[in-house]
Amino acid sequence: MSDHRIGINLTRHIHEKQMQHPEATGELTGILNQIAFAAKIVSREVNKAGLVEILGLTGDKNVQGEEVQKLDEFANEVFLNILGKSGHFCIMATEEEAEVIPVPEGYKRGNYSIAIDPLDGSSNIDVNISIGTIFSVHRRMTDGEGGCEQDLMQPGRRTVAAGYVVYGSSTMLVESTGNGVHGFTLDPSVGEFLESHPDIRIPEKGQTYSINEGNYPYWTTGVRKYIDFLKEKDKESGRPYSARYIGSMVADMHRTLLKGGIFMYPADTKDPKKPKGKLRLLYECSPFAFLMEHAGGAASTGWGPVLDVQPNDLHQRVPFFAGSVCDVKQVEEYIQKYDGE
Ligand code: FDP
Repeated sequence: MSDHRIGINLTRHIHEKQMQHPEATGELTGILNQIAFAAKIVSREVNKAGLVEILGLTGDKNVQGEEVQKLDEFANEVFLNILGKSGHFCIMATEEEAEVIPVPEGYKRGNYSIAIDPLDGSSNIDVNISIGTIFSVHRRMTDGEGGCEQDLMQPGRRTVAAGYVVYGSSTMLVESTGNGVHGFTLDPSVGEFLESHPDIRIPEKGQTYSINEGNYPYWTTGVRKYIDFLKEKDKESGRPYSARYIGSMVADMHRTLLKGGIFMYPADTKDPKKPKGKLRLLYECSPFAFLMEHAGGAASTGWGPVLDVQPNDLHQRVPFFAGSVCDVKQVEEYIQKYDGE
């Protein structure tokens, strides 16, 4: 990064981007600032997660005799509280709750809807592995005072802002409002997200694949053949690929975005209740698809862009293949050749 960019925080960065678009109202700046604020609070608690034995296990009473809240519930409350009272949203939905969440009584309703996964990868909390928050914002579709489900059920193609926060060895926020994908690292000493990864571009082709390979016997023929292909020896095409799977989507996608390659969660027959794989369209796949495409990558269901899927259920799941353009194209070819739709 050049010297003159040092010390640029998230607010200043968004403000600069906004100046390039005189028609902008500044509302997206407000939204991202509120998300960053909530993320700092969650980050502080995530950093203390290893101290549960000392401070009290979740569900227990801590040394002060207070209930220790589960981290995913805590993150959900923090985001809903801050965003719900921000005046920017008309309706919200989180991965944690079955129904849409209205703006609390007495607070202004705004022009946007937000879908959020407050703490993704939460099964990794106990083992000190990176976890994250994922969000996507749409402009509201309906009139009337409060928003409704329809304001959330929009294809990813209509996203106005999306991003994630990874709580890792450092905390990073990565966002896009459609003008490139930009990363900021939290400097805990000043409490600010500082621009650290401006204009992220994913390589056109990678050499890494990321998938829960224990599900191999449950995949379709096309996916199995594609994974077999990645493991063949072929120097020219960089095969065999390296395997990397953390099992925390934000961390796996963050690595894929920065280094290239492909992340996959295909449909499988392991659980008949989840025939389309595990990942949720609104809270996980759609925001990451938006980021991938704006970073020069791709995201597909195997049959077409994830961004074109019209949601029909708040908690709908879709097969997900995302990363470098060439790699995503190749897996699509395998699926379309060997698997009937
Ligand atoms: P988790 O269950 O720990 O919350 O969708 C949630 C998720 O994690 C993703 O973050 C992760 O990529 C995926 O599930 C891991 O699923 P598998 O254990 O089936 O590989």
